[in-house]
Order: sequence, then C-alpha cells, then structure tokens
Amino acid sequence: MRIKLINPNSTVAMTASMALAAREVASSGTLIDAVTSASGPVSIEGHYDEAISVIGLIDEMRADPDADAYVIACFGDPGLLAARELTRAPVVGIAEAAMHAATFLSTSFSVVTTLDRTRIISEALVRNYGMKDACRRVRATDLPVLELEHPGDRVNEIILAECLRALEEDRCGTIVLGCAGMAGLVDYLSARLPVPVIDGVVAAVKFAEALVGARLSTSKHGDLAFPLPKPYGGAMAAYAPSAVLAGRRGEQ
Ligand code: 2AL
Repeated sequence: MRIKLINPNSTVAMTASMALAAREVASSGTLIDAVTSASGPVSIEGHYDEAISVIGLIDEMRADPDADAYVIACFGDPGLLAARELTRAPVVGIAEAAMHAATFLSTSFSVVTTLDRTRIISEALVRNYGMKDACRRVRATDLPVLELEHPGDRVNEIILAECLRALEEDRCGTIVLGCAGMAGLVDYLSARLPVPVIDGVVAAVKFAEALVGARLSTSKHGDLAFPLPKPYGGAMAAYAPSAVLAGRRGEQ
C-alpha cells in the first residue's frame, strides 16, 4: 500500500525527519510517500497558520488522488475533516492517532507541545476527540516549532524536563509528543522515561496501515460525503468541489 504523508508546513527538513520515523515502523509492503506543502507557513503555530496551511494540504491531495491513505503530519490536525470529505481513502491526523494510541496503552496521558498558543489548540482537539477524561494536561515548552529542527542538548533537555514534570505532577501513564517535529526525539525520551512515549507520525502511519489492511474507508454518508458541487468565487475558483480528487477513490 502507499501512504501519502503530508507535512502541511513548508519546511522540507521537517518532512525528512518525519519520513524517517514513518519508514522505520512501516510494514515492508508499505510505501511512505512523504511530501512537503508547496505553499503556506514554514511552521504551524496558531489558528491563522492552520487555516492557511489547509490549502497546501488540499493541493497535495489533489495532486495525488490515488493514495491508499493520507496522514496529516501536523499536531493541530489542520483540515482533517475537510480532507476526509475529499476522498474515500482513510485520512488520519497525527494528534488524533497519538491520543487514541495513548488510550490503548494507559488510562491517562499528557501532551508535551511547543509554544503556549499551540497548547490551546491541542486542548481544543482533546475536547473534540472526546479525550477530556484521558488527557491529564497539555503542557507547553515554549519552544518554537523550527527550533526542533536544530536538536541538541538544550532542546532535548527542555522537552525531557517537561515530560518528567508531567509524570510527577500529572501522574500520567503515557506521554504524547505534541508536534510532528518531535518525531526524532522518541528514542532519546524513551530511554530516559519509564512510560511509553507516543509520536503521532508513527501512530498515524500504523493506524492508516490497519484501516487499509482491514479494507475500511471513509464513510460517505452524512457530513463526510463529498463536498456539494458548486462554483467558488475569486481566487478560490479552482477549489470548486466538482474538480477535487476525481481519482480512483474520489469518484463523485
Ligand atoms: C505543529 C506541527 O506538528 N507542525 C507544525 O508546523 N506545527 N504543531 C505544534 N503543536 O507545534
């Protein structure tokens, strides 16, 4: 099977580290097709960044309508439900995948993320995904996303210290890493923490494989049905639904 791993920010180096993490866990018959959004913000750290990033995400899906599954590799899961409307293939967000994996492994988790403003976005996802009981706390480290591109003692130690505080103060059973840019930190953290450390890229790839393997696809009944065909105005005319994802799985 072929999984399209889409980094909705436009930083190529971040895609490379995610692709490495994804390929390490992918089954031998799975091709990880990792792409970087050609447009949009270099990092996604707020509501505006998220909203604008969705266009680049949709461009990547439109360019490749025949993937067996799509992974949205940003912890805000930007455009997740819109992306699901566009295709029958499973679309998995890394935040929802990581949180669900955490609930299979423990009764409680804490999220360790980047800037404080992204903490608020993650808290909204916790509520949306029905994870309020399981999520003890979302913790910000105040590290900008792009600082994760220069891993070193300082970055590693800041994230480790926050994970240790989570274990001590939140009494959580697992740690969820709250940024796709943290994919390369799992080994470092796992070697130093007595609990499972969950990277959403890895979790999403394995869930995507499971859904495809089980021959399950996105429901086209109800709100995830293909978008209603209609003209779009101005600069968005090219995004009118009739033309979107008319591929093998996206037939309308
Ligand atoms: C993210 C992420 O995963 N990628 C990005 O650009 N921003 N999310 C986050 N909470 O920092």
